[in-house]
Amino acid sequence: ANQEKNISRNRSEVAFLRLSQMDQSLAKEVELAQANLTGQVQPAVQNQSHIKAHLPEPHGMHQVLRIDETLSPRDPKAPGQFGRPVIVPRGKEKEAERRWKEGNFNVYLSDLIPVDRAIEDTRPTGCAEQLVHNHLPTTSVIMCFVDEVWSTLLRSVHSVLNRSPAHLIREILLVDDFSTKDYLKDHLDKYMSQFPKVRILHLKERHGLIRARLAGAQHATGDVLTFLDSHVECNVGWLEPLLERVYLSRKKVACPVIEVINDKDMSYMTVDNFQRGVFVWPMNFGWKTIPPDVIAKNKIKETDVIRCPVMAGGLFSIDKSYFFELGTYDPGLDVWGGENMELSFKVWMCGGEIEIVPCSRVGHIFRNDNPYSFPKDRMKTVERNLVRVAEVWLDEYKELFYGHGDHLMDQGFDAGNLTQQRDLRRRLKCKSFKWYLENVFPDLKAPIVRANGVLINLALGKCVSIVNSTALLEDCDGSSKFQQFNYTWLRLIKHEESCLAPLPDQGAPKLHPCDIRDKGLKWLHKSTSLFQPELVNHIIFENHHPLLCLEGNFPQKTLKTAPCDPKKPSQKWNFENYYED
Ligand code: UD2
Ligand code: MN
Repeated sequence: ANQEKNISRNRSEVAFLRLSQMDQSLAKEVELAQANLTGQVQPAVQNQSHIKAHLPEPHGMHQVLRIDETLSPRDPKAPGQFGRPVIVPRGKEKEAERRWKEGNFNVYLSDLIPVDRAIEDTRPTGCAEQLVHNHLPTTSVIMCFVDEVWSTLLRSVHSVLNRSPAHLIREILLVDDFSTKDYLKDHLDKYMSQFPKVRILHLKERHGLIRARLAGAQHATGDVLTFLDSHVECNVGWLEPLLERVYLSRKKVACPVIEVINDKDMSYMTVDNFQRGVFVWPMNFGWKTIPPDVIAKNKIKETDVIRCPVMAGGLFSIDKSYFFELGTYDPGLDVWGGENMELSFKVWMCGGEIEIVPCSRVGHIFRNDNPYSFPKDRMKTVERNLVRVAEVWLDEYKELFYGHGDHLMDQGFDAGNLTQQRDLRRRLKCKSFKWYLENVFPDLKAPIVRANGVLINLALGKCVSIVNSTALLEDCDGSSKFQQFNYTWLRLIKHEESCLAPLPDQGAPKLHPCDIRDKGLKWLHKSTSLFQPELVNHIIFENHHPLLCLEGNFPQKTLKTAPCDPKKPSQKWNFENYYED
């Protein structure tokens, strides 16, 4: 295991090297652009004319504008001002507790805090002085919501209006995903009518987050789509660095650093730098810090853009035409979850990049539970979405996905029709998942099998060998191809292209054609789905009552399946190598 760690560490360094090289070439690009400057640093605000976004002509550069009320908020004494924590007033605890479930955060406090409160400028030093091009593309900010808390939704919108250069905001599209709350149905349009840039789209039925975003995208008129959740606070200078990346290359998908609006006291909290968006099996999103030695070795600065294997999902800018070129999200994804994986794989494998831009920072209320209901079971919805993603994008590695959630494999999901998604992948000539692993996410542990090599009986010291398609016991010989097996994530014991199956009469197991759906071919071994530690080294045929186990006999040199017995050493086995953690 140690050795494996070293290998993956070395590999990840290679990846980061590539990353910093990439950014050096971009730095060159910026330098060149600066050299082309003829002294006229125009404030971009004056530039309202239509913008030819992607022409490589010399452009003026200007500093990120400081559009913010942070320095002089209207009421500096108001609760939560400057992002400070708020305490529920004495006597109001019960009310605060009662209102928690309206949004699964401290709704009572949210209502106390000004909708345009100031927050601290948490950007790393250097961000405020950074230059961006004059001719940045315009963006449509798309915020989908279902029954969002009023004050929180308003604060999200105000933070966009107050902290974005007006000329870059084509519109703010609020997509109401069939909310039931009266204030959203009746008052929102009236309130927002004071802001000409805000448009509201009331969906006529519940679309779910994913299809609601697509509805927003259909109506958007800006060059770039910027998606936000409906409980965020954009920090000063958040927008320009995102649009700058998209402007430099239309295939860059730019994400802000997502900071934390505390769900209990509503304080705005910054997060550690140098975080990449990653996932662990079975496709759970998370953040992972770049190791300090990698940062030091590559001289990565706090302001440097970080390339990420996957995005968190909620907040990002993407060129609109590129989003449609990629076929948007898979519209077969339901309600919530997995769409961030889908888009991330699609972007990387089909020629784009995903980046976190440290100079762009947006706060988000992280909640322990979704405050809205799912039309169907929540778990099943998310899992079905992930199955769609796995079936379209993971190639042979989808076995790792299924193997890490034991129940996923047995459920026999109806993931719906996938033809269109697979056709799309072919049409776009996207690369393989293997390419993605090697080039984008080399530090992901993705062994294609669970165990392999010889299969040795612990009591007898003899190995399974295939003779005329039948399994026998022989002296171990690691170089014999007749003794090589793969134990797969789908629980098959594979010998070359065939699979080991028990015989119903409990005689010697024989080779059969493999079929991942055939329960008659599946063996449990060292699996967490079997909660019997005393059977840990057994090789169990589960599809039988009572459970059957592989058993060796010596000196007869034969194998059979017999009722499992934790006390029988002749039923204990090890493969030569294991790859599970
Ligand atoms: C994260 C993402 C979220 C989304 C999700 C996975 C961040 C900060 N958030 O979960 O954007 O990618 O992972 O799918 O990265 N909504 C609807 N209709 C629905 C359900 C939700 O409009 O049926 C809205 C909801 O009001 C919210 C947004 O979609 O504004 C995201 O939902 P969430 O905040 O519950 O998701 P979150 O932050 O837990
Ligand atoms: Mn959210």
